[in-house]
Amino acid sequence: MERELFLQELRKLDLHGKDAKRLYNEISSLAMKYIQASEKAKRCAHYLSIEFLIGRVFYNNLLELGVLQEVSEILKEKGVDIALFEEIEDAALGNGGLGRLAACYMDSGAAVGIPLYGYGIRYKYGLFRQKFEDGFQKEVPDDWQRFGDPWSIRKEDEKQIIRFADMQVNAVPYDMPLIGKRVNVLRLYQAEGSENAEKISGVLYPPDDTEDGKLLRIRQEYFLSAAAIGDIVRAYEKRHGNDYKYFAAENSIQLNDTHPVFAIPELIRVLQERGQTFRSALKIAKQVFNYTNHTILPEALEHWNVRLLKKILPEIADILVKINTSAKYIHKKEGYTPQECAAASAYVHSRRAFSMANTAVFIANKINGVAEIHSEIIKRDLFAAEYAHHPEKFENVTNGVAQRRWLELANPELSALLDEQIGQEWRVHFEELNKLNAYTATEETLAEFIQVKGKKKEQLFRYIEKAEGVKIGGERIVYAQVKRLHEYKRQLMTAFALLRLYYDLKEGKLKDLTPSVFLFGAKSAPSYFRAKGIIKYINEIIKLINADTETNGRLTGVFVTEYNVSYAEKIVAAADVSLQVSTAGLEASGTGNMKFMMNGAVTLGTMDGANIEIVEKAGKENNYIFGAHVDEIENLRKGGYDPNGFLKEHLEWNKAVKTLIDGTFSDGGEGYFRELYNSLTIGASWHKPDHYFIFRDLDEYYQTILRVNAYYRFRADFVAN
Ligand code: 26V
Repeated sequence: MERELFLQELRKLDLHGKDAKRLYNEISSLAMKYIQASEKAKRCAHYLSIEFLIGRVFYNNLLELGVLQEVSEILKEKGVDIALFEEIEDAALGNGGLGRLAACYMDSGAAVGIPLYGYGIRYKYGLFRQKFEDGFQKEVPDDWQRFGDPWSIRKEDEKQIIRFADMQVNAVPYDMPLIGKRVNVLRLYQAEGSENAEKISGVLYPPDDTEDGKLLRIRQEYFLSAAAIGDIVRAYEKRHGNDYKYFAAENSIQLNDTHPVFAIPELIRVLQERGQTFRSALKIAKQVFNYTNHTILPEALEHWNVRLLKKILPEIADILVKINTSAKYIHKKEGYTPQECAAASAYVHSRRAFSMANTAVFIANKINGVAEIHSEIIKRDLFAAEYAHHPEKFENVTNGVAQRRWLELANPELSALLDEQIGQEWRVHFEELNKLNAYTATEETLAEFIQVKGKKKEQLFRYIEKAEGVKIGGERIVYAQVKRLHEYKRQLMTAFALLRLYYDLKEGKLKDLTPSVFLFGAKSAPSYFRAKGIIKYINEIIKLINADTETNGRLTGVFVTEYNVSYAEKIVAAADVSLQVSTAGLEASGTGNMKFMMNGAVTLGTMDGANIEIVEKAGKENNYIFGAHVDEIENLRKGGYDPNGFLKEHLEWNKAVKTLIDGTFSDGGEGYFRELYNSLTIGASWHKPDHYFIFRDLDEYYQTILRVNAYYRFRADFVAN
């Protein structure tokens, strides 16, 4: 980028009387003039994902362009605080870990100079914005484009037509640059052509409880898949015409979970259209695709009904049938037992549906889980049959996070300290942080780190006061649990622990509690009744605690509103204790755990997901690990788990848990709390009581919260960990 030219023009820009939105658009557009995508490499990787949780682009891009500091100074001279652009919303085209991981991969690909091209959907509305009304979550549409979208370029001349049996849709690409050693492109497609067409890129995860809803989901997935395949094939044909023998050597396609799995039959369809046989097209597909699994939760494993597919995508349905036949034939030939054949089948007879995961597993060249434990579990359970016959296809790729956003951008103060200690290389080679081991002993470094933490906390508390109206006074230890709301992540367990802390404090049982604050941040899926109940319950507990002047100087709770990437940047930088307390075996990896860790928080968590690897690297003695390991959970699942027995034996916990039904708190008569209580004590749907083993781990959790709290008093020692 011609940096100086950009800065010169910026200096000339007249800012008078312009509001944040206008300034944002003018400055961003000016920067875009100087950004040129790198030439497309011959060999490249493509990342297909239904979500890209990008967050705010403005600061990140200026940082990557190496001008953030200067822009800030120039604006200051002109009387504009660069923080003004915090008014501009995040691009939340994703809902959680999977989408943020996609964004981090894109960021890192550019940073280290790998030609990596992202393909996704340019939703008109991102993940809903969250409001609380009397402690209940309310969803508001996220019209993220109302501030404009100056960081994307519409590529009219590269649009494609996507065909369904009953409609045709234009897929118009919007290109977003990803800046680093290379400038890569994230290509998001917008659906156009008719009102129905536009619905396809309307919202992320439209409800799929009706047939129309399911059809819309299928349309979205095919739309993304077909647009990406069309684009990749077109770029290839520019070089090689209709000779596809180099296709696999030059292209790899990563399927981020199963949502883009239609790319497999689509590639086969396109190659057949160009004269290839099914066999040769299948062979190419088998070399090109790789598949990442992100969860073992059965409710998230996609199955698409064959009748629905035939209705709108008959050709794709036919190809899936052929893939299934081919899989069956090969499985038999390779000696899969009948049980293994059934378990690995792409078509699931009992459901009259295709298992998108099994289809991906059959075709994929490589299959990966997202942390060691998760990769082991999918080999042992979900994909055991395939693993028995093709162990070479399975790999572990533990998730990572982009340190440029989660350290450099989120925490410039800590970054400066790191630069001073170990130089600047950590931005590209994160292993450089190992050099810090030599410094942990120096008191001066630790004192500086404590100062940085203090500063980040002050900034966060000020922000929380402004945004949430909650004042957090004095020195505090900050515990944070921020992530999507789901029962397996066990925010409800934290709620019980928080309530117990309050009761014990009231009763004078906790004489030396270091003043604490518990931060929660989470959105619940709009139709997830229990998750919404948990949000309301936590808000009720927080209301009680914060109103008590006898204790609120020592214990405060905050459920931040509208938790998103930008909020996360503030929280991970400030927290002391990162709460990662999922039921062992259920959190595939987690990535928040890594973001907190790189900002110097200790992990208080279970042996699950990437926590295990974090603790391995950072030392078990330096973290706070509790709870049942996965083998114990699996044994309990087989029988012998008695949550009601626990409540009978532990009256102190009984008191806390009973607040769900004894009138201490109100859920406005909506039945949320009773439903939660029943799920713990009776069970509901096809789940046994306390399906996520909260009562197995609760008391240990509480003791561990107290242990970290006590140890925090020895600050130098605490942070040396
Ligand atoms: C499934 C569904 C099904 C119902 C509709 C909404 C919806 C949205 C997403 C999904 C798939 C969820 C998979 C997911 O996000 N997994 C997370 O992936 C992270 C990145 O690998 C990982 O760190 C988390 O542990 C894992 O839960």
